Amino acid sequence: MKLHITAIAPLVFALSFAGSAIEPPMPYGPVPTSRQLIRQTNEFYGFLHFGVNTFTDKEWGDGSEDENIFNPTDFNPDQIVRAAKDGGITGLVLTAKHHDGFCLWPSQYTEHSVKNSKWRQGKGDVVREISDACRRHGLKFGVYLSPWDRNHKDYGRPEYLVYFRNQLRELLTKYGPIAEVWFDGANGGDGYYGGARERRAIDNRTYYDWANTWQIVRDLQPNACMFSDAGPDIRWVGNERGIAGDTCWATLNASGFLPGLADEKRLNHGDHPGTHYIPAECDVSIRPGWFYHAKEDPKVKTPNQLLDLYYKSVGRGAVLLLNIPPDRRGRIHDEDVKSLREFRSKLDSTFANDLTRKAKVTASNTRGNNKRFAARNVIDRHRDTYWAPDDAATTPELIIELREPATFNVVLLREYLPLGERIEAFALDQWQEGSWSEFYSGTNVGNCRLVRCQKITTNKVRLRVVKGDVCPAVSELGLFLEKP
Ligand code: FUL
Ligand code: CA
Repeated sequence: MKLHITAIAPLVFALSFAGSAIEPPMPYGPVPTSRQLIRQTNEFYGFLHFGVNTFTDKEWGDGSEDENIFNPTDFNPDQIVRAAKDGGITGLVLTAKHHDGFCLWPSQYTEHSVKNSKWRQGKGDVVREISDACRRHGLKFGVYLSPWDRNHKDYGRPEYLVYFRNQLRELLTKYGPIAEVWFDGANGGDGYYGGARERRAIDNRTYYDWANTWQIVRDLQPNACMFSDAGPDIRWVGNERGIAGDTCWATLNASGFLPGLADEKRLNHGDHPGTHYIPAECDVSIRPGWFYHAKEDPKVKTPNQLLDLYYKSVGRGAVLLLNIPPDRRGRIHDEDVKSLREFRSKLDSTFANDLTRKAKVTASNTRGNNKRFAARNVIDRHRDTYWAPDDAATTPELIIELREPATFNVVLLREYLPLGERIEAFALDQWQEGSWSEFYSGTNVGNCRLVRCQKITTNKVRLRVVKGDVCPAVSELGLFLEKP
């Protein structure tokens, strides 16, 4: 049957009206790329500092080390990856080459590598074995490639950049998918430099021609996140203690920032709304040093110290990169394995029981009164469903009503990141004896905000968004009890 135009007009009008009423909010400010979203969903990676320093007991080798020094007695990539996985780590970044220039893979561009060590008669390849083990156990794999090279004779000259890029290409083409590429900010100084043993300074702004170096990574591994002081995908958090600012935006006014040349305070807090989306990564070691030293065995961070780090990194919207350095056997030491495992079981026992399950959730406003944006989306444990109010409601509230009073001391909040970081400030209230009383106020939420508070027993909790240029989009709210 042929419909007359005047007959379908009201229908078209009604449909388009309904359609526009349920449009999601427009994204606000800079938003994450898909590779950044993947990294932020995998909040906890591990770092493996392993190399000649493991055997010389140093933190920085000067580049003159004999290749034979590298000789792990019982290298076991599965033990390393399993230890990480048991701790809840979902990706590992390996120091393929640290400042000393020694390569953990048999690079065709230098003699200073595993191929000239006694280990496995020069046939070994640590990058291969760790990356394979990561794949076997379902972990992502990344590489640290130090721009500064205290071994290479050409460091400081244009020829070195050709070498550095060739190495980057090797790592990006021979070892499967690379999730993260780590560019360190330490640059230039004294070193062996092919026997010259002198001091070499470089101009950080120009020497590495970062725009074109980064492009190599984009071309060869488009899904890899690049880390440096300045991003472009993940930024340094501004300290090596693993602690994000209490306010830590994923966004930053990043123009003028270059690897090795950024403002540490700004990196720690970010800027809002910011010109670029570059979430912070908190790199920190489970031990005082980055490389394994037997004398530090008694100084491995305790499970409670690791928990504290987790709340101050992941719980402030950053991602965590915890270093667990393999020892001279080429395994993760028992102390580290134990502490990491206990940390994980404490964390899991806290987050296993979300007290908001079966709660009733109501909001002061729901976008277009549409189910897709309903308040209860915050308790369904999916990051990709969210509560959003109408555009005009920039300071709405949401109430969680539990079936019966419960006790909690941790609150989890997440924003729906594809729409940007929208909440500028929020407060949390508890219902006590017939009225609301505030127990926490904070700034950004972003990927994850974990509020650790005194024990609260109540049947109602209220989230108030108190500041934002636009309406919020909240994907999760959870209440948990952390036991001592
Ligand atoms: C620093 C380096 O100098 C340390 O040795 C370590 O690799 C750390 C992660 O980054 O800048
Ligand atoms: Ca959700």
